[in-house]
Amino acid sequence: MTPLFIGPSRAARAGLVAAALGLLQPIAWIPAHAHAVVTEDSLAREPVKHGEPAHVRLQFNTGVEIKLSRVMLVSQGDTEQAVPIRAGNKPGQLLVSLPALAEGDYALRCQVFAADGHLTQEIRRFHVGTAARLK
Ligand SMILES: [Cu+2]
Repeated sequence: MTPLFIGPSRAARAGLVAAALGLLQPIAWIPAHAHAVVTEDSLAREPVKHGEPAHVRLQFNTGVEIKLSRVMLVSQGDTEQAVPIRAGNKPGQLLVSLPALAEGDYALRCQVFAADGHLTQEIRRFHVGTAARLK
């Protein structure tokens, strides 16, 4: 008789479906849009040199409300200071002005308001080296 064969098979399929739903559930919570996420920054290609003011370009995947966004410069010892930001010349681009910095490790803590009204926070770490080390 077939039910004996189909029974366990159905149970297995039900189990697989349940497992699949369990796996898919968290994915369903990811919003359809991505808010403001940094897609590119100038830190890798243009390292910040010590002892001179610099600009860092942050490119976002979407439009950014500059007036509602802010960027904090995090120095060693978790000291934070707000740094000036302004719109870049491309859509979604943000220019961060950095003061002259001593050699060391820093981070930019970006609290950014996307054009869709969602706030996201992103940390970009960077190192300021000496001219000799940058070559
Ligand atoms: Cu959003």
